[in-house]
Amino acid sequence: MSDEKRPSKPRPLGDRQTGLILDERTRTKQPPLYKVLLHNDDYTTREFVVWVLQTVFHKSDDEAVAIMSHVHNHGVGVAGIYTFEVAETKVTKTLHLARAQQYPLQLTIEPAD
Ligand code: TYC
Repeated sequence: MSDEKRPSKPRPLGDRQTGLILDERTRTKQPPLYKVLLHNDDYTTREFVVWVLQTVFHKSDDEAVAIMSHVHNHGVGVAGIYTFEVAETKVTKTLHLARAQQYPLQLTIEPAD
């Protein structure tokens, strides 16, 4: 094919954010992200869930109450989206805090599309 009307190759994933065209060797790869899901139960207090969202997940008071209420009303909700290692650490910390008070709170991690 002549150079004049050659169709452009689709740009790779890592360049979508800025539109910059980078060499494959210098492109920064984005790590996959994971959702930390919080699950409802009948025993963990609303206050404890709000406190965990504020202290472990660094949510504002209003965000923490909104997430807790969503989980209470719908059964499950997103506490935050992180790289796998950060997600795992937040789940471990939350479970230690919950079990120390004998709360059966459950969290799961799933790929964020
Ligand atoms: N359903 C709990 C109650 O009424 C509150 C709660 C909210 C528990 C969110 C867990 O992830 C949860 N005390």
